[in-house]
Amino acid sequence: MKRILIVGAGGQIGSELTAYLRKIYGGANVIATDVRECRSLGDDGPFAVLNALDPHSYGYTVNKYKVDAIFNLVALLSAVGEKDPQLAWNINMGALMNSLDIARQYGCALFTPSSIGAFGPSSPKDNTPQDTLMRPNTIYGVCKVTGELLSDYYFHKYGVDTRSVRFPGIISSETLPGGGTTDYAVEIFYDAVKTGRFVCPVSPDVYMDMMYMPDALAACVQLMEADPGRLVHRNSFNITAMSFTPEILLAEIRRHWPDLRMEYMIDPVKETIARSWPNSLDDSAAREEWGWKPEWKLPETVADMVRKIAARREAGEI
Ligand code: AKB
Repeated sequence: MKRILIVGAGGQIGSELTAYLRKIYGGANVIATDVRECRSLGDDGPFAVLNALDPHSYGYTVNKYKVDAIFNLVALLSAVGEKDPQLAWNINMGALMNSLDIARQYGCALFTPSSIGAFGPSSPKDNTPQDTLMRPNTIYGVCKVTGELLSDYYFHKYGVDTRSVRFPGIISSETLPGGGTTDYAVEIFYDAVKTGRFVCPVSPDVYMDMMYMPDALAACVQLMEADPGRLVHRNSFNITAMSFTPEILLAEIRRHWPDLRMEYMIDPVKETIARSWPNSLDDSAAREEWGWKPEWKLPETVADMVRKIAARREAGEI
């Protein structure tokens, strides 16, 4: 990768991926775009307002900056997608189809994240294999499975260098996620520092895979820079770093903030989605094919989050 375009850069992953890629590839070589103005993304490199659903502006931007790799991060997440499935389909698939066609037209590599949401209630629950039954029952999952298939199709039919990982819930201290089922694992830190109390929307015993942002960012670059000759899979690789329940997370946070109180007010949509997803993924294909190896487990992740969120509160940022 030499000149990289990020679409949907204003979101949870995009805002940190932009800074991470600019450190590696140089500020001028990473063009951040989002459907909304995001001033901070223009501080150390180019930023443009871009609606990924508009193929003309999308193609114009790729051509203007002579882009050779695209990160398509446009997505309506799982829980919010259930409120308006047609909108979720239009946004998630519209951005993907434009990304695939533009990558084909301009000879770009393309990264589009998939998710643990690509699995469904009939997928094996524990140590969910790389290649297995995938019958998700959310519109988000339907988009993710379709996206995986289309991305592989564009690779085989047109030679587009498409690559992807199935992200678990991403924990991060900079930008809040929005509309996801795993969001509770980030929101708890903000509420803990602000009010000392958190109302959890999923049951105490629901396991889901999670990952700290530094591992997620490293995965993006490692996969996109991986030797294509070693890739048996492409769209998409299981990756994970840890798996926990709300109770396990609470116990770990209480090691730092012992007074944190948690109550449960189950959100039926999030609960149903969470229970339909794997408890834990088998990520051995990613380890074998491109050297995936996460560095952050739960105790280190929580200690770092507590430190950073407390510092942001102290600085009056949150
Ligand atoms: C969500 O909860 O929808 C996302 C995801 C796991 O893809 N964080």
